Amino acid sequence: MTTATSSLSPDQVRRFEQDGYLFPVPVLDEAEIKAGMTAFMAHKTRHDARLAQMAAREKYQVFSQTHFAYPWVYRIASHPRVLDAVESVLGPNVLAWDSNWFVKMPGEKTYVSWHQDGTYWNLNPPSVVSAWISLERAFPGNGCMRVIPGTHTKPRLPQRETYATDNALSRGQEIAVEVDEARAVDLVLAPGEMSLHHIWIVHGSNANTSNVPRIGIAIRYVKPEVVQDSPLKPIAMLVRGRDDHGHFELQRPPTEQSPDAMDATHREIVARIRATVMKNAKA
Ligand SMILES: O=C(O)CCC(=O)C(=O)O
Repeated sequence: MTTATSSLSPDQVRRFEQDGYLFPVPVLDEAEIKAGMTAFMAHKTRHDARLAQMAAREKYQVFSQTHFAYPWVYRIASHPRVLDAVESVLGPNVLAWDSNWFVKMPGEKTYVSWHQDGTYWNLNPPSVVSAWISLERAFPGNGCMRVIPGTHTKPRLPQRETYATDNALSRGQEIAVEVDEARAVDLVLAPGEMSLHHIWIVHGSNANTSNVPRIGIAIRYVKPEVVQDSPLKPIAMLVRGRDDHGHFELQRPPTEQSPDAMDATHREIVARIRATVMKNAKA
């Protein structure tokens, strides 16, 4: 059941700060879930031939930064209920900096190794929150996200880059020390619900061994104060409040165009971001 606002209570904000994650937060209603799913499947189907040739870690070319190019994703990234919750954590001024669909269809071996996002994002201060919004059910059988509570307060852990074929992360990065999986919490979500996670929480997910697709988008929101250490001026989109800092080149919300025109915009954006976040990564 969705309500008019999704602002977090002081207790929810305290739990997010203490644990490094919070779930579930209901955000999309039934019509929005259906519209999102229809648009997502059309996007995926249009790119299925390319996707079939790609290792899991290369699929960002099709699935990341879509909020900059496709109005249907922008509508999710700028959804008032999503932003109410994000504002409770970040304050009144919010930029949508990055997004990534994490998709595991039945039969796919895709997994996400344990990692900390902060290691590669070069964002300071860490006033960043990821909203993981589910269009389908997410549960242990289809490889829902898992977190290790409280690990966002620990120092950065060593990570190695594996470039493993079925790892959905762009570098196949994984934490190089033992992770106490007995402490892992499964972020179980119903369609239309989201979880929030901190930029330094240790998280990952297993493969989908069920017949239920796992389809969710992780949208990264930052405060305008945040600086990204980057060879090019990074881009972002103002989704709430104002930006008095100018650390990011602000992009306009995408407009409805032909699928080919939107795909072309998307390819340009992905290439530009690859040159910033993915510097020093293997091809
Ligand atoms: O979807 C997943 O399983 C992992 C998502 C993730 O790593 C992230 O949102 O930072």
